[in-house]
Amino acid sequence: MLPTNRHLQTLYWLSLVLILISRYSFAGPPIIQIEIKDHLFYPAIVEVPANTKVKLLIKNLDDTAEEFESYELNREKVIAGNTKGVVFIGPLPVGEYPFFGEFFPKTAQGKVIVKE
Ligand SMILES: [Cu+2]
Repeated sequence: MLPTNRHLQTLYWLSLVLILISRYSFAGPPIIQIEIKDHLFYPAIVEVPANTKVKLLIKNLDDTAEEFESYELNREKVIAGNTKGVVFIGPLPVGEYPFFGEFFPKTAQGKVIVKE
């Protein structure tokens, strides 16, 4: 039930606002999920905001290991079969940053598109 007293009501809304602010400021970098299935990335194209640190959470649904690799992003991460891997990217300028699965480069291809 809402407090009826005016001062209490102000306090109530103020605390709500504070809770919301603290949630957003301590949320950490945005998380983007990518799945590896049958040696392909889903989604293969990932859009991220410019000048922002982003956490890529890569779930390998295959039984075989895969390596997330990107020369443009300067990242390399082996993800064992049926496990998850985390790769932080950014903050990056606007552009396109290809990545691939090094163990199956012919099939596992993707791209990070950084947009303003
Ligand atoms: Cu490699």
